[in-house]
Formats: sequence, structure tokens, C-alpha cells
Amino acid sequence: MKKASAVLAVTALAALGLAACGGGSDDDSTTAASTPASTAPAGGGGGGGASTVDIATPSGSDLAFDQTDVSTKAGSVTVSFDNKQATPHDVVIEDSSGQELAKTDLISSQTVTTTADLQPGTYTFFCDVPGHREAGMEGTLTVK
Ligand SMILES: [Cu+2]
Repeated sequence: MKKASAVLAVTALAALGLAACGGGSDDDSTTAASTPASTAPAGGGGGGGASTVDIATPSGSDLAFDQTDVSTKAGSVTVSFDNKQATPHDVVIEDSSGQELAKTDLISSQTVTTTADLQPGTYTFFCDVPGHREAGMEGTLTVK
């Protein structure tokens, strides 16, 4: 009995020692790996940029978007629309002259995306279900 316990104790200590060593080298590699992952200055790479804008509705039934002011960078812009409500909504992107540039499907309780090629400027996004934009389902999309 006593001997078995001693063996166990030694084994446990050895395991601890190994774990400590392993942990140390893991920490080193983690640090090294995370350094290049830090955000590099984007843009300036010339037009190839793609970005995503998230727009969602609050759960419940308010005729509103969670966001009223979103911004992104010029290029291929994907709008990801998460409608948490059972009420169907969509998202339309319109430029300052009122021209429709992109529109998501009309959905309820799901997420859809649509993509538009956007130049720098100020755009409007809204839900085009009758009455919803007027009720407040509208916001500004700024493209830089
Ligand atoms: Cu709507």
C-alpha cells in the first residue's frame, strides 16, 4: 500500500514536471505565432479589398435595425443581414441619388448576404417592406 502510494506520488511529480516544461515551450510558440497575426495596415493594396458589414434586427418585433450607422471600406462589400424576428425584413442599399445597388432576400428568423461594389461615399440602407422604412428601419452606410 505505502509503496504504491509513493510510486504514484513520484509519477505525479514527474508528470507535473513534464507539464511545466511543455507549458513553457507552448507559451513561447503561442507568443511567436500571435505576433504576426496582429492587424497589419490594410488598404493601399489597390481595389482588391473585400469587407463585410453586419446588420441585424433586435429580437422581438420592433421595426428597427440594431445599427443605424455603419461604415466600411470601398470595394466589394458584403452585407450580412441577420433578421432575428419572425417578421419578414430585408436590407436594400441605395446611393445618395436613390438608386438601388443591392438588396437581400426577404427573410425571417435567418441570415442572408448580398454583395455590392461600392465606391467611397455615403449610402442609405433600409427595409423596403411597406411602412418599415418609415417606422425607422433605416440607417447610413459610410464607405471610405
Ligand atoms: Cu422590415
